[in-house]
Amino acid sequence: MNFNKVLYLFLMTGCIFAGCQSDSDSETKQKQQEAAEHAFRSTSVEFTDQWAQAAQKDGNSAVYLQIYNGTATADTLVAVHSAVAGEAALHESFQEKGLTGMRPADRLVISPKSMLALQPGGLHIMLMNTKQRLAEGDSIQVVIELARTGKKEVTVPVRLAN
Ligand SMILES: [Cu+2]
Repeated sequence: MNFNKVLYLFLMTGCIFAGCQSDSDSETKQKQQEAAEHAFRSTSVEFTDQWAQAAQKDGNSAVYLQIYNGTATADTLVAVHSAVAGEAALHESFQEKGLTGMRPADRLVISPKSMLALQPGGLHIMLMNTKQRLAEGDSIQVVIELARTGKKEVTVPVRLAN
Protein backbone atom coordinates (compact mmCIF):
# COMPACT_ATOMS: atom_id res chain seq x y z
CA MET A 1 0.00 0.00 0.00
CA ASN A 2 1.56 3.28 -1.03
CA PHE A 3 1.38 6.56 0.80
CA ASN A 4 -1.36 8.03 -1.39
CA LYS A 5 -3.66 5.10 -0.67
CA VAL A 6 -3.03 5.45 3.05
CA LEU A 7 -3.78 9.15 2.87
CA TYR A 8 -6.92 8.50 0.84
CA LEU A 9 -8.18 5.93 3.34
CA PHE A 10 -7.42 8.32 6.17
CA LEU A 11 -9.40 11.08 4.47
CA MET A 12 -12.30 8.73 3.73
CA THR A 13 -12.39 7.60 7.36
CA GLY A 14 -12.20 11.19 8.49
CA CYS A 15 -15.08 12.04 6.21
CA ILE A 16 -17.32 9.32 7.59
CA PHE A 17 -16.93 10.72 11.08
CA ALA A 18 -16.80 14.40 10.29
CA GLY A 19 -19.24 14.35 7.34
CA CYS A 20 -16.77 16.31 5.22
CA GLN A 21 -17.44 14.46 1.93
CA SER A 22 -19.43 17.35 0.47
CA ASP A 23 -16.69 19.81 1.48
CA SER A 24 -14.10 18.21 -0.80
CA ASP A 25 -16.67 18.05 -3.62
CA SER A 26 -17.57 21.69 -3.24
CA GLU A 27 -13.87 22.56 -3.06
CA THR A 28 -13.34 20.97 -6.49
CA LYS A 29 -16.39 22.75 -7.86
CA GLN A 30 -15.16 26.02 -6.43
CA LYS A 31 -11.76 25.59 -8.10
CA GLN A 32 -13.44 24.86 -11.44
CA GLN A 33 -15.67 27.89 -11.03
CA GLU A 34 -12.69 30.08 -10.17
CA ALA A 35 -10.90 28.91 -13.32
CA ALA A 36 -13.98 29.69 -15.42
CA GLU A 37 -14.38 33.11 -13.79
CA HIS A 38 -10.71 33.84 -14.36
CA ALA A 39 -11.15 33.05 -18.06
CA PHE A 40 -14.23 35.27 -18.30
CA ARG A 41 -12.42 38.20 -16.69
CA SER A 42 -9.56 37.84 -19.13
CA THR A 43 -8.98 40.36 -21.89
CA SER A 44 -7.10 37.88 -24.04
CA VAL A 45 -7.94 34.58 -25.70
CA GLU A 46 -8.10 31.70 -23.19
CA PHE A 47 -8.34 27.94 -23.61
CA THR A 48 -10.04 25.88 -20.87
CA ASP A 49 -11.31 22.34 -20.18
CA GLN A 50 -9.17 20.82 -22.92
CA TRP A 51 -8.94 17.04 -23.30
CA ALA A 52 -8.20 14.51 -26.03
CA GLN A 53 -9.79 11.11 -26.57
CA ALA A 54 -7.54 8.13 -25.99
CA ALA A 55 -6.55 6.39 -29.26
CA GLN A 56 -4.40 3.61 -30.67
CA LYS A 57 -1.41 4.28 -32.94
CA ASP A 58 -2.61 4.84 -36.55
CA GLY A 59 -6.05 5.63 -35.17
CA ASN A 60 -8.19 8.74 -34.78
CA SER A 61 -8.68 11.00 -31.82
CA ALA A 62 -10.64 14.16 -31.12
CA VAL A 63 -9.69 17.17 -29.01
CA TYR A 64 -12.32 19.14 -27.12
CA LEU A 65 -11.92 22.47 -25.37
CA GLN A 66 -13.50 25.84 -24.80
CA ILE A 67 -12.05 28.91 -26.44
CA TYR A 68 -12.93 32.20 -24.78
CA ASN A 69 -12.31 35.41 -26.70
CA GLY A 70 -11.82 38.04 -23.99
CA THR A 71 -10.72 40.70 -26.47
CA ALA A 72 -12.92 43.49 -27.85
CA THR A 73 -12.56 42.20 -31.40
CA ALA A 74 -13.88 39.08 -33.14
CA ASP A 75 -11.29 36.42 -33.87
CA THR A 76 -11.42 33.47 -36.25
CA LEU A 77 -10.23 29.92 -35.70
CA VAL A 78 -8.37 29.21 -38.93
CA ALA A 79 -6.24 26.10 -38.42
CA VAL A 80 -5.15 23.38 -36.01
CA HIS A 81 -1.95 21.32 -35.91
CA SER A 82 -0.51 18.55 -33.79
CA ALA A 83 2.77 16.69 -34.17
CA VAL A 84 1.11 13.49 -32.89
CA ALA A 85 -1.30 13.34 -35.86
CA GLY A 86 -0.69 12.75 -39.55
CA GLU A 87 -3.40 15.31 -40.14
CA ALA A 88 -5.43 17.61 -37.90
CA ALA A 89 -8.63 19.37 -38.92
CA LEU A 90 -11.57 21.24 -37.46
CA HIS A 91 -14.66 19.08 -37.71
CA GLU A 92 -18.32 19.39 -36.89
CA SER A 93 -20.49 16.37 -36.03
CA PHE A 94 -23.98 16.56 -37.49
CA GLN A 95 -27.27 14.69 -37.56
CA GLU A 96 -29.40 15.25 -40.63
CA LYS A 97 -32.27 13.21 -42.07
CA GLY A 98 -31.37 10.24 -39.91
CA LEU A 99 -27.71 10.39 -40.89
CA THR A 100 -24.88 11.15 -38.53
CA GLY A 101 -21.47 12.18 -39.72
CA MET A 102 -18.68 14.71 -39.57
CA ARG A 103 -17.72 17.48 -41.93
CA PRO A 104 -14.98 20.12 -42.03
CA ALA A 105 -15.80 23.27 -40.07
CA ASP A 106 -13.47 25.96 -41.31
CA ARG A 107 -13.02 29.57 -40.24
CA LEU A 108 -15.13 29.64 -37.08
CA VAL A 109 -15.70 33.19 -35.85
CA ILE A 110 -15.57 33.85 -32.10
CA SER A 111 -17.32 37.10 -31.21
CA PRO A 112 -15.80 39.48 -28.63
CA LYS A 113 -16.38 38.37 -25.02
CA SER A 114 -17.83 35.06 -26.09
CA MET A 115 -17.04 31.36 -25.84
CA LEU A 116 -16.75 28.75 -28.55
CA ALA A 117 -17.25 25.24 -27.16
CA LEU A 118 -15.74 22.22 -28.89
CA GLN A 119 -17.47 19.23 -27.32
CA PRO A 120 -18.53 15.64 -28.06
CA GLY A 121 -21.37 15.58 -30.60
CA GLY A 122 -20.43 19.00 -31.96
CA LEU A 123 -17.31 20.83 -33.00
CA HIS A 124 -13.98 19.10 -32.42
CA ILE A 125 -10.37 19.03 -33.51
CA MET A 126 -9.99 15.77 -35.40
CA LEU A 127 -6.61 14.08 -35.13
CA MET A 128 -6.19 11.54 -37.94
CA ASN A 129 -3.53 8.83 -38.32
CA THR A 130 -2.14 9.22 -34.82
CA LYS A 131 1.62 8.64 -34.90
CA GLN A 132 1.65 7.15 -31.42
CA ARG A 133 -0.76 5.58 -28.97
CA LEU A 134 -2.58 8.23 -26.92
CA ALA A 135 -3.11 6.67 -23.51
CA GLU A 136 -5.06 8.04 -20.57
CA GLY A 137 -2.67 10.15 -18.51
CA ASP A 138 -0.57 11.25 -21.50
CA SER A 139 -0.47 14.88 -22.59
CA ILE A 140 -0.20 16.09 -26.17
CA GLN A 141 0.57 19.47 -27.66
CA VAL A 142 -1.99 21.01 -29.99
CA VAL A 143 -1.41 24.28 -31.87
CA ILE A 144 -4.50 26.40 -32.39
CA GLU A 145 -4.21 29.17 -34.95
CA LEU A 146 -6.45 32.22 -34.73
CA ALA A 147 -6.48 34.94 -37.38
CA ARG A 148 -5.78 37.81 -34.96
CA THR A 149 -4.19 36.10 -31.95
CA GLY A 150 -1.88 33.90 -33.99
CA LYS A 151 -0.68 30.41 -33.08
CA LYS A 152 -1.13 29.20 -29.50
CA GLU A 153 0.20 25.90 -28.21
CA VAL A 154 -2.10 24.14 -25.74
CA THR A 155 -1.17 21.18 -23.53
CA VAL A 156 -4.03 18.68 -23.74
CA PRO A 157 -4.43 15.73 -21.33
CA VAL A 158 -5.62 12.42 -22.80
CA ARG A 159 -8.74 10.89 -21.28
CA LEU A 160 -11.01 7.93 -21.96
CA ALA A 161 -14.19 9.03 -23.72
CA ASN A 162 -16.51 7.98 -20.87
CU1 LIG B 1 -14.15 14.45 -36.76
